[in-house]
Amino acid sequence: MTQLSINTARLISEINTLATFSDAPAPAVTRILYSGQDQAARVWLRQQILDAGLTIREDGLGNLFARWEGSEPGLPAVGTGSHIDAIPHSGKYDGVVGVLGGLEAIRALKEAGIKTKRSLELVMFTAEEPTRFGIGCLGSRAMAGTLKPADLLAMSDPEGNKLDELRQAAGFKKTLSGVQLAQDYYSSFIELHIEQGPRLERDNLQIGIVTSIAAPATLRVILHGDGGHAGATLMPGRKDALVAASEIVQEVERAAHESGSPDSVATVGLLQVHPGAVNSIPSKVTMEIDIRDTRLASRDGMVDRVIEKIEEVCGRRQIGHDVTILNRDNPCQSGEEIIQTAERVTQRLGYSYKKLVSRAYHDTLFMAQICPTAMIFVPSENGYSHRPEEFTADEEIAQGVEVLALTMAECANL
Ligand code: HGY
Ligand code: MN
Ligand code: MN
Repeated sequence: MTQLSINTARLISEINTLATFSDAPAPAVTRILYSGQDQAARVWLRQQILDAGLTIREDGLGNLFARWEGSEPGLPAVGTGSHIDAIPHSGKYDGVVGVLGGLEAIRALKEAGIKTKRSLELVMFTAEEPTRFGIGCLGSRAMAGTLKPADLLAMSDPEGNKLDELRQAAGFKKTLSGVQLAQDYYSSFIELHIEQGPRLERDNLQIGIVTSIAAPATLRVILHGDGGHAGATLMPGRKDALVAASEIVQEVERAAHESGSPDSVATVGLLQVHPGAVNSIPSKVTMEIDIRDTRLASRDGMVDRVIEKIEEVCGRRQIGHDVTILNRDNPCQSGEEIIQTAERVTQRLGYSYKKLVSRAYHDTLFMAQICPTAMIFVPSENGYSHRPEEFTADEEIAQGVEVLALTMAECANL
């Protein structure tokens, strides 16, 4: 088998450099879509890609495509990639390992003199994280056509800034109708990512081959109470939006524990109280609820149960409520042929591995709507992710890059 040389030192240096483009002090990373740090990171990344001899194009949302042409450039390419946006106070590996690792995979193939039939294309997806516009995988949803230009034009961030204005101010002025990719744009897509969970480390394994990605749903709930003076408003008849919310938060947790599925997870990760004064009864609460399972029926059962609870609590407490389902996605299955290719490559390299489900969602969830996909996982220390302690060892990342590179090369010669 072809011997690849992964330049681990170069890759880790790039991961560490990218981590410096952050609105949070190290070791935390915060890098929100279209922020100054995001734009500075993009400038830096573009230069790394150009130095590697790839050609770049960017679409109207800021999805970046870096291509190394194959010997038959007219064929659908093999894609890889991930994201560089980072939720507040998170780590430096989530998404980044798939972007810089994907770049390193292509460089390693180039430097080994391997020319594939199909072109290889690295994608840096715009806004995999839901932080700014409330929905994750903004770029890949639009590329897959599940988000239409009209949906994008209607989007604003919590401060009321319109996505359309922000994207153009960041330099992305192409028409949004050009973002959607044709069904045969890629022949396959493979994403390298940290596991963001404990299984590989617990089982002392080097590689994870993802067979499916769990189905995420996100609800935004706004509760409207009466508010009033905390001292002068007696308890009878109060319509306290936060106490109502607290009943709902408890039900979210119960719904996941009692769903009957071990893969059910449910979290209230965002809760804002208005007016937010100690001596004022909460008159409005905004909460966002993240509900997931690998099984659609379990996931939807939890969503329905939480919505029923919201209606019951708000009826009993005479609280107004608005429920918006921000996304309610299907799970995706990896392409069997790519799984087998990745497994063959991993075995030939002699790395320990297991097949597993991804409980986190990824851009691959939406790329699966336009081509066969798979993911390669590398271990997360203590299973930590979305926190500054996120860590994967240098050689573990390099091993993932090697598996990715050789899997892509095989797929690109089909
Ligand atoms: O939330 C997720 O699963 C992903 O990390 N954005
Ligand atoms: Mn993430
Ligand atoms: Mn990610």
